[in-house]
Amino acid sequence: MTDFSEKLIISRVENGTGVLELNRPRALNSLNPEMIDVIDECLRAWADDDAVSQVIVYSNSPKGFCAGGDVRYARDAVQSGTPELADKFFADEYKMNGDLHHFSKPYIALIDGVAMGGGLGISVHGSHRVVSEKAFAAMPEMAIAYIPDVGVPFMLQRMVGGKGYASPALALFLVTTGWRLSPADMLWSGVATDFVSSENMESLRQAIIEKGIDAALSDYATEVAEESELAKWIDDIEATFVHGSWPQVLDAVKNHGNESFANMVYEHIAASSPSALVAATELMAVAAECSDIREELECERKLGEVIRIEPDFVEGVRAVLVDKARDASWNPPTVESVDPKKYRAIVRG
Ligand code: QUE
Repeated sequence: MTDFSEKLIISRVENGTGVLELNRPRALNSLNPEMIDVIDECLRAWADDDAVSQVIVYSNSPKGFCAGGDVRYARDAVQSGTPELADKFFADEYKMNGDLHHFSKPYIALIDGVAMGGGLGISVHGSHRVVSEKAFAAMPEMAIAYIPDVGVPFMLQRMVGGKGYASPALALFLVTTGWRLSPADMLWSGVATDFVSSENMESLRQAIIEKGIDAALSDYATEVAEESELAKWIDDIEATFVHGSWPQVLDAVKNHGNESFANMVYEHIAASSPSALVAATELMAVAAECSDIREELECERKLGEVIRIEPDFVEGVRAVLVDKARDASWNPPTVESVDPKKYRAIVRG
């Protein structure tokens, strides 16, 4: 029996607007293979359809926008001895991220709650990311021993936002610490482009469909009330997250002379996989040099295939998402015992 309401993404065209409605509330809209297929097919159809002038994506659940990729599915695949199922899933997701990056029409994400990992992958590549006071964003992969992905390593290093310049150091800080960006942080860093209060999000959506994004934003967009906490650390971040390898970054943080900054960083990385931190640093260095996002997504794909079959990935997803105990035991246990050359050869090979 197929019930229309059980589709995990409800897609439609409404007054010339392609609409993607995320409808998997029980998994916080985390993206599984079926959902990637729907997004991919819609983007493909709408790109060449003159009757579609713009696309919006939003969640129909007050619980949040999108928690990421379905990493439980990936863990199950690896544990059942069929990692190739996870390989196909991530390859398809990353291809969709690249297509979205090159999508030529306005693409508007309405973010009225959590957006992590894959949730940023279906928003940061578009032209508009509208956030409310309920929004927050993070790249939390270090806690599950995965890599920052979905093209975010490429995008974060190039975003200008309210701060007025691109900061590769900030990008490395965000993906290694998993810093939870507030709406103000998102606007300041460039992750978000506009602010609309949560109570006006539905009106905004209707206005976008009725009269287009620019007119809708001029009706509803306001300034965010809070200041960016992230902005207060930028000088410390720029002075330390600039080195070639993760142990060098940690040394710089230790020797920088700001104890409260160092303690903040240590707290944020306390539950992180050493292998993931080293691999992420190698990936970010390459991502800075890539000229097209598809090149960077290919590095993610190759690195992801390797890191998902290392023991930390199954253990990390267990600790964070299955048992929710955050009690992972990592192997190798320290960043000094991780060999960066292995990951460097993959992303540079
Ligand atoms: C890292 C991740 C994810 C994560 C937590 C991390 C991720 C993801 C989820 C998630 C959260 C809530 C759910 C769910 C999945 O959490 O990708 O199904 O209900 O999807 O530390 O990468």
